[in-house]
Amino acid sequence: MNSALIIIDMQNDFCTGGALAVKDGEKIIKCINNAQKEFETIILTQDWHPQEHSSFASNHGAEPYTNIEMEYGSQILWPDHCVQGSTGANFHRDLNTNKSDLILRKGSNPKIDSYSAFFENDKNTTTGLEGYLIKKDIKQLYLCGLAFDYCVFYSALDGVELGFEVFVFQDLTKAIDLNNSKKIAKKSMIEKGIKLINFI
Ligand code: VGL
Ligand code: ZN
Repeated sequence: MNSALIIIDMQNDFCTGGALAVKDGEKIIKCINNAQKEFETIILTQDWHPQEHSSFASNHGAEPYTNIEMEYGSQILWPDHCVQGSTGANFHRDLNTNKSDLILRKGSNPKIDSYSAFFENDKNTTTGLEGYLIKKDIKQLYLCGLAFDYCVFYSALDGVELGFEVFVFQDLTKAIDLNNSKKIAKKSMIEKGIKLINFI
């Protein structure tokens, strides 16, 4: 009753053949669809960038996966991905999107990246999700989707910080694992009291 399933960025570009493919990204979809049967409130997030987005290496004449300093801190430059309206930005065709109550798009501001479902990377600009959850009296969040060490990780951190009890279905996520980011994310989540559990 007081819990929500938040499915992060289950989009073509993060699956095999996509612009920022997470290894075996699509393999979790069947189980995510099963998990949806257990929840009354289901939220989908969708990474949704304009072509001129500042997180794209192509907009800096730089190589993907290098770092730059932005006004809000360090930012990894990614290959162009999840461009608004593109096939890559669509949800993977196997994902059941019929049961979702809310589809939250993030990353539309060209100047600020947005990993978390709650705040943009400046840690200040809100997506409105906190208010939505509070109005629905949601206390527990169950997170899954892509990628474990980026958008799932930052959403989980903001979730606990905002006072929600946060669970991550580890077996319903996959990691990008750039510079040990998977291990770092896992350690950090445990330290913050985020509960890493398995769905199966
Ligand atoms: C993501 C990198 C860039 C994610 C989104 O969904 O984890 N990662 N944009
Ligand atoms: Zn992105």
